[in-house]
Amino acid sequence: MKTDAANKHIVVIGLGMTGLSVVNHLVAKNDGAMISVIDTRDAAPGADKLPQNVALNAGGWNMDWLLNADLIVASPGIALATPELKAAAEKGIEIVGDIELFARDVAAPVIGITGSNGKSTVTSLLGEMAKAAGVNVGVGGNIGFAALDMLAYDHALYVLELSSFQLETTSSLDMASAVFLNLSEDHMDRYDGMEDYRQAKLRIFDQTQLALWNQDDLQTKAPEDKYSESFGFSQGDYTLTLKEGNEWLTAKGEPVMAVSDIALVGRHNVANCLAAMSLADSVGIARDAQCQAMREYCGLPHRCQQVLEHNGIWWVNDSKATNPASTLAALDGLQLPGKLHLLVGGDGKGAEFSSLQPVLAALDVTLYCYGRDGQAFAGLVETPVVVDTMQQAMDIAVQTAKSGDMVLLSPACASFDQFTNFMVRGETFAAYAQAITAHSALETVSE
Ligand code: UMA
Ligand code: ADP
Repeated sequence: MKTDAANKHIVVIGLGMTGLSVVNHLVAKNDGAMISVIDTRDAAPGADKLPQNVALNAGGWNMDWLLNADLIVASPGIALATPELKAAAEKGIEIVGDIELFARDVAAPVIGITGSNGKSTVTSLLGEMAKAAGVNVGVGGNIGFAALDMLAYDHALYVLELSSFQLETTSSLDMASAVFLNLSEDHMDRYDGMEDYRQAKLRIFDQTQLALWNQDDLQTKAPEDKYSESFGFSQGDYTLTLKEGNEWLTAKGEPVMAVSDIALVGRHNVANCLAAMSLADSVGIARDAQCQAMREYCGLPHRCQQVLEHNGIWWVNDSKATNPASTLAALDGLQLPGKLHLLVGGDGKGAEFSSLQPVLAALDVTLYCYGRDGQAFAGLVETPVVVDTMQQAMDIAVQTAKSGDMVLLSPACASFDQFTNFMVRGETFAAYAQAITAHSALETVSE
């Protein structure tokens, strides 16, 4: 289906990365549509890049524009339950998101990836597999490169990371394959409970030729009427087996590669590899290209990334751990010669953190709680260190940590209370770790 926009009034909500990509896409179509943008923020981020003939209403809503629109394109950061959007929906105005516009214009196979955790890792790993096979692949979506911005490059394959917010406003995305990786508590400030959140994610299976789900998380199971495959540590089409005493990734019974050869670190990344293999098979990416990518790809920054080793102390940036399950994944199987200094807190998005308690109880850990929801972690251990900021926590950690210890930022929260985004939080952690360790080294010399 093509977007029939001629002589229509299209209102774009939000002028962040998504809103700007939508405006550019609609302007490039040049089909006579009148485009206006509403952003409720006083300083709409993309305002300086907006084409001159596109009107902007910043700092609040413009109900006249909204209720007289022929089509509304809403950014993922704006909930459909917002009263203004509800009023437009009740008036019968169609509301879609950027992925729906992408779906209407894309002309090459698409693979979709959703889940509470691991989306970006699987998306980028699959992109590396496709590149190793010589495929002209576009990698984007929620991963931080707007889907519509990719269309200009005429890729032969699109790998799309899809958030539940994006799936809510998408209804006609035909995909070669799609995966629902896992489900754990997140975005409870946007959903009416876990089932509501799960249903938004399950929308990824609506129109896919292959629905891939996780045997180790039955909440991801594809509907019975879909052609599906599964992955899991002990069962599924893509699973693990023992070969000559070593653990191997297997695809439909065929041993593919030893787990020890995977460059990514951590048990959760073995599951991510199994999922990526199935998705790669769905579009015929050769096995040797898949293996090459799994042997070489070391992962994205801000995911369990060691940023410094100083005096035998490891400083590890896992800023992308924005919910409790991702922090649990970082702690899973962690064995240290010394103590763990764990930094948690930020914007908790309405989550509950008690799942961390038994894991923390089994570790030699000092828990530093900071940020707006830091107090919500304080009850998880007997003697928490409660401070206002991440940097204050690091100031204390650098004084107390000894050789063999690890200082781990894996906050289980979003960053928005004190940082622009998780990347800025991770970069601040890395830079501040460098600065304070250099300072403490100077103090040691001058003593
Ligand atoms: N906002 C307003 N008023 C507006 C519009 C937005 O206050 O009128 C606020 C939102 O509430 C939100 C922030 O601005 O807090 C950003 O929202 P946005 O929709 O403008 O975001 P974009 O810059 O377009 O970025 C979005 C995704 N962000 C969200 O879904 C919140 C990015 O994912 C994604 O990379 C980008 O589109 C390109 O597709 C980020 C994210 O945090 C990484 N995603 C969530 C997650 O992964 O958990 C879903
Ligand atoms: P997403 O894009 O879904 O946020 P990322 O790949 O960016 O996922 O990883 C986010 C966080 O989740 C990181 O802290 C990472 O270590 C952790 N993680 C990655 N894959 C998984 C998984 N399969 N299960 C649980 N946690 C994971």
